[in-house]
Amino acid sequence: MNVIKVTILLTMLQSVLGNHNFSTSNDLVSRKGKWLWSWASIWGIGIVRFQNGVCRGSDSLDGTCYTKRQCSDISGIASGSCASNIGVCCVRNPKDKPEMRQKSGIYKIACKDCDPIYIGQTKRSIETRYKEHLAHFRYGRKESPAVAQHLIEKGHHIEIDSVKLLKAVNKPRELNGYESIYIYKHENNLMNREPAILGKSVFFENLIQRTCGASSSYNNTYFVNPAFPNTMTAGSVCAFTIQQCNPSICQVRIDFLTLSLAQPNANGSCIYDSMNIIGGASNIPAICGENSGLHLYVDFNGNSNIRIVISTSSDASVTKAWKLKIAQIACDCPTRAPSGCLMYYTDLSGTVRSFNYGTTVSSYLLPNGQPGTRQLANTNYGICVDMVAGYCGIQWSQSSDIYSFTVSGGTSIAVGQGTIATSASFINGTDCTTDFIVVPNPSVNGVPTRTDRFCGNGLPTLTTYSKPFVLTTVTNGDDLPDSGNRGFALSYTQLRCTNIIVGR
Ligand SMILES: [Ca+2]
Ligand SMILES: [Ca+2]
Repeated sequence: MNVIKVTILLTMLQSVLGNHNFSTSNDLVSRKGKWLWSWASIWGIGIVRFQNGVCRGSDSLDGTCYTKRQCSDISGIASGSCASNIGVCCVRNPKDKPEMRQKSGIYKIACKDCDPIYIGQTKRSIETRYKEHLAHFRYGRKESPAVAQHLIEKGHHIEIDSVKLLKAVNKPRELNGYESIYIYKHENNLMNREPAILGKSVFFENLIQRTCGASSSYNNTYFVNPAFPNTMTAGSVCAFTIQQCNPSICQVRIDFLTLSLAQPNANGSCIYDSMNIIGGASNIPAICGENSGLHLYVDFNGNSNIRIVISTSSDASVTKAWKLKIAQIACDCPTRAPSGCLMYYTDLSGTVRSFNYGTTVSSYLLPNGQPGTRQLANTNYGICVDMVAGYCGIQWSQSSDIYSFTVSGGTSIAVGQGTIATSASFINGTDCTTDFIVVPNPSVNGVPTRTDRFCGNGLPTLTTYSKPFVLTTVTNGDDLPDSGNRGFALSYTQLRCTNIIVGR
């Protein structure tokens, strides 16, 4: 309601009497206000009234127009003036405690126009950090945090009462951990662009670590062996169930941070220890041996759960350990792996490995007395590389290890003859019938190979411009008459588009 006529005399009265409630809205006319009214009437001056309306503070925060005393009484912050300089723009939520905003720690900012919130951390006061967010917003800084980007892109807004301290944290080393926890708790309702901060903190990881018999519908859960980080030797069946976070989830990525199980037998079968992933939309081979650092993707089959079942033998001479990170991927997520890609890489260059590839020979012997294989039997899967913009081709080559392509035939024989990793051990085409890789339409030194199937104990450097970039690997059900195979570790390098005009 309305306003106000102000006199200099009344202003003087205010200063003398300590800003009593002489300037209020109707409902705030107190006994003191009436007392002032009386004196004001006696002195023949006008009365001051104004509405407690929304005002814009000097720091551009929205607030409420109060008297200075009122603002102080509610522990507000006077930020500029209002009501013809009689009131102050009080920029705090009366329910909030301003001292909370002076603390460092984890905070959330709620959008006034939509549901998502922002979770952040600061070593300074959250009020200072809040003002920085506003500055990012006002100046439209390109690299500004997600909250400013959200406001810019959506045209939404925030106010000081949008900010809440979630956890006071005085030790900077604890900030990441606590921030991860709160992101985790609100992960389905965030404007944060990079909830990938999850899992960066050991402190946080321990909170969402699960072991045998557990299930989880949370993103970024860790499935570990019961004694982890200690190894185990016991024979057991340990299962973990992955439930969709929500219906928008289509896929999981399982990172083998640690996956150390017994080697397959000499023929490549996981008869001692075995990891089986079931319930997804694709068949995943049984996995065993040493696979730390690898990963795989599995699509959900509708809303059915995906189960990871790790069976271990009781052979006490074999230690086992696993720590798997399970990330859930939304159907429209850019990082989702294409269908048919069990492994998926996105760098310009890198190394891909077949399961259980290693630098040592298998300790198991074939019936013919020759060393067995490290290759896993009965596999047929794609290893894909995301084609980077401006890159049109890909090159596949052996890594520095001379055993880095030993997929069929007698590896130890090739070593003895000095032909391993040389053209004498290159085999391709219809001669590859058991274990091999497929690279579509490649050339070697500019000459088309006229075949896409390769095996043996050596691989020429292959260049292909076929899209998408995929290498398929196939193994049959045993490994005789091969011996001493280790699988492959191949380097890949994406090739820039030059004179070739090829669409993605
Ligand atoms: Ca083989
Ligand atoms: Ca085989």
